[in-house]
Parts: sequence; C-alpha cells; structure tokens
Amino acid sequence: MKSPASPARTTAPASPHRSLPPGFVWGVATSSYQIEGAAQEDGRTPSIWDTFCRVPGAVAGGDNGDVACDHYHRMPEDVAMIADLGVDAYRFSVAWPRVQPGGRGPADARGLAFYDRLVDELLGRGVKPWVTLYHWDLPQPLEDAGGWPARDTAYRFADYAMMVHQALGDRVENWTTLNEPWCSAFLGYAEGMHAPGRRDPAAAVAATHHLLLGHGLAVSRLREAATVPLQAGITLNLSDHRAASDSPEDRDALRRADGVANRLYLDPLLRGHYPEDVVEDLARAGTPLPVQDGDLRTIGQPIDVLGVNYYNYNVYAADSGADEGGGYGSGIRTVPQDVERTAMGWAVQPDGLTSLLLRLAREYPGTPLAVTENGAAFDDEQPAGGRLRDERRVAFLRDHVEAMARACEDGADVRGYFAWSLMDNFEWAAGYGPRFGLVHVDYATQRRTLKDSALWYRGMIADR
Ligand code: GCO
Repeated sequence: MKSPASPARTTAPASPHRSLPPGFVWGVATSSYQIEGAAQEDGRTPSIWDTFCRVPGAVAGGDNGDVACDHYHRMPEDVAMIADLGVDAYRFSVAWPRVQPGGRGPADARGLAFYDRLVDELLGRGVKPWVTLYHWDLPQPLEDAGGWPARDTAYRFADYAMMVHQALGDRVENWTTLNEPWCSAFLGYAEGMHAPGRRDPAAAVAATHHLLLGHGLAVSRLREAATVPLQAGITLNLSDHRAASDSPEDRDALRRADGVANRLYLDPLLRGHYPEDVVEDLARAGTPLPVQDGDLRTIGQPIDVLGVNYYNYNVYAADSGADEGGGYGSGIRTVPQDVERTAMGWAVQPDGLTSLLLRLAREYPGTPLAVTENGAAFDDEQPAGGRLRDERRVAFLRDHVEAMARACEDGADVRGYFAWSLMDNFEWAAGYGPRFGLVHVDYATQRRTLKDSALWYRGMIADR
C-alpha cells in the first residue's frame, strides 16, 4: 500500500551542508556490467553475468548487458555529463573480464586502456575517480574452476587488483575492493537470484569467506604497491533492521537476520573476528566458515573508509513456517510495513539511514563512512521537451541527504554520498525495467536526458 509521499514542507529545510565535514565528497555511482555494453569487444570475455543472462527466465525480459548504456563507446560524453553535475567524484567499477579476460594470466592492454582513458577524462574535468575493483562480473572461467566458494579465487582477485593498480595507481587514490559481498555470496550462491545462479548455502558461506579474504589480500598488496596516497575500502549493503516486537522470539529472528546480513561482514572487517553467534549458527546449519590460520588477520587489516549502500530496512518476526532464504535460514518472516514504496516495492525509509549510520558509528567506531549508494527506482514518465519530472526521486534524495546530515550532527563520521545511479541501467535480475538514474536513458537511441533529480542534485551541491 502506498502512503502519501512525505507531507508538503511548510518551512525551508536547513541546508544539509552545515552538518557535513569540510571536504565532503558528493558523487554519482555506476558499475561496469550495468552500463558499459561492448560485452564481446576488445578482448572482453564472458563474466558470470553474461552467462547467467542467457539462462531462460533468469533475467526479466531476457535482458542482458551486451549493449546496456553503450558507455564503452560514449564514455567521453558521459564524463562530460558527470562533470556538468558538479559532483566531486565518480564511483565506477572495472570489468575484470575486460582487463584480464580469463581471470588469470596477462592483462589485455585494450581493456586497461579504456579505464586509463576514463580516469584521464575524469581528472581532466576535475572529477575524482572512486574505483571499485569488483562489482559482480567474475570471469566465467574462474566460476568454472569453483567460483568464490573456491579459496583460489581470492588469490586470483588479488592478482587482478594489482594489475589494475599497476595501470591506474599513479592517478587513482580511492580504491574499493568489493561491492556488496553479501549479494555476491547469498544472492549468487544460496538464493540463485543472481549470477552464477547456484542454490547451495554451504557454497554461499564459503564464498563469503573467500570474498573477504580476497579483499584483505588485495588491500595489503595495494598498500605495498602504493606510490601516491591511497584510500582503501570495501562497500557493504547494510540495513539497521528491526524486530516486529520485543518478544524473545522476534528479537532472536532479528539477531539471526542481522547477523548474516550485517555482522558476518562488519565484524571480520572491522573487529578482526567473525561474530560468535553467527559462527555457531552456521556451524549448526552444517555450513561452517572455511577459515584457515592467518585469514582473519588478512581480512581485518585497517581500511580507510567503509562504503555503505543503503536502500531500506526490514522488520523481522519469528515464524516457524517461514523460510525467507537470503541466508537467514528458516523460521524468519519479513513483516510488511505500511510505508511509501518504490517501483521495485522497496520501502522508503530515510530514518533507516540515520539509524544505520549512527549504529555503525557506535558499534564500529574509528572507521570513516561514505554512503556509496542510495537511490530509488520510480516509474518515471517519458522525457518531454528535454525535461523529465521525477518529483518522487527528488523527494527521496532530499530526504535521505537530510537523514545522513542528521546522523552527522549526532556524531557519525560520514565523508561522502554517491547517488545511485548516474543513469538508468541494467538492474540485474530485474533487467532494464527499473530506472534508478538521475539521467534518463532511451535504450533504443541511447539518448541521455537529465531528470529533475539531476538538476536538483546539481543545485544542492552548488549550494554548499
Ligand atoms: C546493489 C548494487 C547496484 C544496484 C542498486 C539497485 O546495491 O544491488 O550495488 O548495482 O543496481 O543497488 O539495486
């Protein structure tokens, strides 16, 4: 059920800038598979998403990333569009199968050359590149050899990370190793909803550990190789989930869901050990974490920033007849909430961003944060006369920026905010239906049209 959008404001909201630290970074975000296209060009070989898209029924409409936003061929104009928004930084990911086609062995110079040009275009326009090394496009041969459940993949990732650093490390300061390892592990290996489409909880738990191990190996090697100041981090999709009631059963349902969704990643990364209750739950379920000596030291080494992707939170209740999947195990049910929802049915809950950022500041102090993704898909109208009115997205962004500012007022150390997404793009298993962009993409003509939300975002940044 949709409740009315946030009530019309009677007073002008205080500017968020007053609550944000000096040097706060405003940006926009994308990822390689979602926008690049050119899937078979210049030596790029299939990723697990190229393969998954060809599984009948796996992706809505049978969509795939073969063309996407054709960014590979339109990069200079897209960078000009990014710069025109007045953002400080652009968060993008490097396609592993473009840079190292088989996932092992020598680099492909043409693949590296694309990112070399992209970085130079950005720097030439005063936009800082925030590079994500892995946003889900694992080279298919590595999946054929076992994928993230196989320990060796962590070492292949670290080798690939060094390959990219060797090419871009003299100009790129901000490095994110992984985007959302929970999605890679649980949507990819437990739920089967994402590539590679496996349904094996034990594989998802092993993938979790090896993704984190790959993160740690890459960070230590990046730091050794750094020739300019380097900010290393990882991006997690996090939510400050709630319990449906204070009953012991509902609170334990929350503990379990929160444990797998949040603490299974936050604790090894920021505390140097896995959360004991989750370790016990996983062992009891017959899906133990395959930890070897020294792994947690590697995973838990300090990072300079924690990327936080926030969209919404869930309310959980105990229900013996339910099996929500998602790695939480059986006996947990998501309780529907009567709040405004996006075109993908996601609840709109800006308060959840404030509480999440304050929880991270409280429970994991000392690590600067950046909101590396926040945004919404709405059923946008078509552009008309070069304009597209997307009031709901403007309200969503405004309300979440203000929610972030409130967390900063209360002590959260947040250094940046990246709107998801620069432009409409391939929304994974949902295909091209959902539109998250501040910029509309007509996929038939590849015409880009700034939506009102892009104009609002530009104005808000300019007002700092
Ligand atoms: C994610 C990914 C993005 C998505 C976005 C909307 O968070 O799932 O990082 O690639 O497209 O979040 O789902």
